[in-house]
Amino acid sequence: MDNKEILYKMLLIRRMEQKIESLFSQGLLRGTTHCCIGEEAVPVALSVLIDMDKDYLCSGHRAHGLSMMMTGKPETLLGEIMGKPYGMAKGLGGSQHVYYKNYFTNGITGGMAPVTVGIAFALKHDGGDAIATVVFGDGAMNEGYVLESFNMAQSMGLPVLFILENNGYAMSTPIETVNPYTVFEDRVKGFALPYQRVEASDFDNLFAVLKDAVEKVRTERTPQFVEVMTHRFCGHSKSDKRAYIPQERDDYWHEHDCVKGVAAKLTPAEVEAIEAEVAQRVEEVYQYCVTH
Ligand SMILES: Cc1ncc(C[n+]2csc(CCOP(=O)(O)OP(=O)(O)O)c2C)c(N)n1
Ligand SMILES: [Mg+2]
Repeated sequence: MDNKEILYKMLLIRRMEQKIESLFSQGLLRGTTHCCIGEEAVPVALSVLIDMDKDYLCSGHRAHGLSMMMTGKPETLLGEIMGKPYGMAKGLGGSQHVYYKNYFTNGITGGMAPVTVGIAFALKHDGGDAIATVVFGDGAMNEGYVLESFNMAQSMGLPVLFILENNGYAMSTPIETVNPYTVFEDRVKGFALPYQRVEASDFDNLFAVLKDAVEKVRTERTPQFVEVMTHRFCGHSKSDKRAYIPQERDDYWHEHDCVKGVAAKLTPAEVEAIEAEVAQRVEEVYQYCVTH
């Protein structure tokens, strides 16, 4: 991916998420939703690192970005949230419960970790070089079945990549109030899992770390763990006003926004052209979904 493609994909996620938020606030969408504004980097990186024809990818509730990147068809995500038959889960799953080829999401916090380990077990026995990847949040790190998944993956030597998106909060609970750590290195190493940590702000670095982890799982057929430090600029879900997030944390991440980082590598005219292209695409998606 060149920087233009990376920016296009990041902005497509961000502007679609903003559109979804605005449709909710206008009362035009029902149910709930969990946007990933600020957390676009991992989905964009995985859009080319995961081979949807053989690999498996699982995620939790905050998966709009991954869903759009895996399908390449934002209509099927917005359509799903609108309950349309062409939605990713035929309009029956809503924002949190979608699938496409070998990609699956579920709203149970960390619930896909054991499922992914089971998939990795099957892949190991099938032979070949396909891998299973699961993306989850810091809140999931305190779920027993997630910790059991780490233990099983390591002790059985399974081809699974664990990606922890550490945004510092589980709903409104700050990580430091429920953990002895604000990063999970010691806990992960306690399971003897190979561990790398990276900040989402520097896309090239994030991409290099994830690529390395994917390649190791693919070739060595054993697990890897990547902790991605990130931040959400939106509420936990549609009605959250984010009163618990300190201004300094937002300020830091506005400075270290992954979108800004990539945009800075392009000329203002190039960024403007990509913004216009994305705005047109978002409008097309919206018009398709309201008319079909
Ligand atoms: C087993 C379970 N417990 C509680 C919830 C309610 N819940 C939904 S999201 C969430 C917080 C998850 O936080 P984290 O894993 O850090 O992901 P983030 O929302 O930050 O992306 C909780 C507790 C749930 N969905 N499933
Ligand atoms: Mg979190």
